[in-house]
Amino acid sequence: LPMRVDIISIFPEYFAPLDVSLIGKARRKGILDIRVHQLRDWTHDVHRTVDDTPYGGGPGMVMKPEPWSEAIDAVVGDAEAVPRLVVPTPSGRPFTQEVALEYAKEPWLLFAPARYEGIDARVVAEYGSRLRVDEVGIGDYVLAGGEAAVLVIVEAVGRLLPGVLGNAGSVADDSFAPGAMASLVEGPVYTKPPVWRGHEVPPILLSGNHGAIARWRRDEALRRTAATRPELLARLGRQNLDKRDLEV
Ligand code: 6GU
Repeated sequence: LPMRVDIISIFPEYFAPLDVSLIGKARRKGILDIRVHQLRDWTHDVHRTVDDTPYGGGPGMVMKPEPWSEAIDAVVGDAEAVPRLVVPTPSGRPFTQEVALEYAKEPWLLFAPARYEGIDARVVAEYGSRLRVDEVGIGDYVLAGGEAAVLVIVEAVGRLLPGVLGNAGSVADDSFAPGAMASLVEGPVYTKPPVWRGHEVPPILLSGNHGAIARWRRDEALRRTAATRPELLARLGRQNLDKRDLEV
């Protein structure tokens, strides 16, 4: 059975990239069943209004609860199963590789990306008692809306589904992957030609010594993590470091 993904948004056209490349192919192969819905289809006024002024005053507009609840109720239907509801917001729990791996086990995800200043908080309160609701953010910056975050999350989760990546091994070697790569970013990669504009490929990669290559790659990952993400290295537990790591 494919993983089902529903997305409710006032910009359904924003999700055209989900027809492309890895995710597009996963859809065509029947691994992912992605359905995009127009939130305004659940409004009842001629202007198809989805927003209103914030109680208490302040800048911007807030998304009204009624279109969201009607849309979510219609998508969820009266099926036996219920989706996990993902509400992208910069104030949410950080979306990490760990969360991506967790979502990849779910049979059904429903995304509710907001525009303006966000959705009336009573929507999360209401559905929190009916299904699992996650408010998640993708980084410490502010986007104009949750749509780009949904693209990011669907791509991170989609590539983890069985049959999506050509090489099954590549998921285990990912930056941030649990296990040996826990809290490390990946080091540099090379392909042919062996010398390009005077730059040589590190000779160890041409040595055929797979043990030495694995050790070199781990050293490079440690070096790069120290340079670009020192806070990740600091968090690396002793259990994630071997004796040779400490010499790097
Ligand atoms: Cl999920 N939404 C918006 N609007 N901004 C963000 C974000 C999400 N994550 C980081 N910034």
